[in-house]
Amino acid sequence: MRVRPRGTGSVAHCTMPKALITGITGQDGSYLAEFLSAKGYEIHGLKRRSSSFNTDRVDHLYEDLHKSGAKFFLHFADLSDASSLAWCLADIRPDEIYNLGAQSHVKVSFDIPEYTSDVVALGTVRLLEAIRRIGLKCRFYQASSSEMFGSTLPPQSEATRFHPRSPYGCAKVFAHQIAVNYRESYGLHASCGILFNHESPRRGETFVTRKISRAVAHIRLGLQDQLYLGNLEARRDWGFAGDFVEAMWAMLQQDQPDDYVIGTGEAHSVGEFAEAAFAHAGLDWRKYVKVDPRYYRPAEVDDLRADASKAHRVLGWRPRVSFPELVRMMVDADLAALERKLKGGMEAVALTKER
Ligand code: NAP
Ligand code: F7E
Repeated sequence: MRVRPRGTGSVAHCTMPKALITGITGQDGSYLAEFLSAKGYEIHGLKRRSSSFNTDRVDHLYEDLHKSGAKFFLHFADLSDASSLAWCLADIRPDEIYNLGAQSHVKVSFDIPEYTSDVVALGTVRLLEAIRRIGLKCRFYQASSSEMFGSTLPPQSEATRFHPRSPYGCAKVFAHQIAVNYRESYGLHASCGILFNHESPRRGETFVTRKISRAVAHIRLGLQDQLYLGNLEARRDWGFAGDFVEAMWAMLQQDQPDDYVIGTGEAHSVGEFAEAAFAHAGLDWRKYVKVDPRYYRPAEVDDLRADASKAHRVLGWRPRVSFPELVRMMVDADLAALERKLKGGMEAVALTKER
């Protein structure tokens, strides 16, 4: 990956650089925290209060803290609470901020559009305003999304027009534009990564790839008969989350802030993902997958495929994990996890809560 030495006006890193990650307990937050940790960063993550544990994905980093000294910290804060963000920023004074926190489920955003907009759109303004008013000299990463392209035809690049198709997509367009606006208005080093779908064994269980890989494991081990899905024709450019977080970091190491599309350049349908996942477990997907219109969305995004040539050229970023490798990785991880659970005598969880 191409990373230029930092020039004039950049953050001086005489000591260990400090990163603050919103959404650290999510899929990307956990991979980014691992990646920055290996680079020697001091990591601060914002977590929201929950009635049950919500730090599973980063617990291994937290344990390391006790062995190797204080380099990983979690703070209670919420993107809907401006004062909590301001206090955290003022206390921590990070060199780099990665804004990954979001209500990130597109279908759920139709059910709770106001909350989604509050966290995704206004949450970003709250963070940017805290940076500005505190006078923090830091670099800022905004987690923009291919959902902003919505109905525009592939391949989508930085020059493609936005036409979002969900409250989530609309909120992400606002967050993207306001980050660009703070860059242009106040000279903030703010970069937006327009990331296409990226998955992993840590993907939330209600996104379609993980819903499929979990179902394959349950069916393979005789705990489930069928899998109900929505639109099998939708096409997505699916990459591996572990590869994508490296691009986030690379953006903040550039002298000039900018926006980049990040994706693999290859698209597959939901049906193709299911076919590959079932086949990897020796199963014929047509016997198990049924369509349930309950999972259709009021408006669909039909076809996303990234033109990430700018990221290749400027950042030197390229994905490493291919589509078949990603499918195998997710199915193998869910099979192994379920086998461990069964061996441990724990009851297998029925897949009744899928969106
Ligand atoms: P994720 O797994 O759903 O994680 C979202 C994170 O945001 C979690 O840590 C969640 O906390 C946190 N969060 C939710 N509401 C919050 C609030 N009110 N205040 C503070 N934190 C809150 O999402 P992801 O897949 O890692 O994605 C990371 C970011 O990239 C998100 O902004 C997403 O919209 C965006 N994005 C994702 C993709 C993708 O394909 N994965 C593609 C493009 C853009 P809990 O753990 O407590 O729920
Ligand atoms: O749906 C179809 C569904 O929920 C993918 C988020 O990370 O990526 C993600 O958003 C496709 C859609 O992801 C089911 O209709 C069929 O066409 O896995 P998904 P998403 O909506 O693309 C973008 C880039 C983000 O930014 C988001 O944060 O699959 N689909 N049947 C289904 N989807 C789900 N969830 N469940 C089904 O049963």
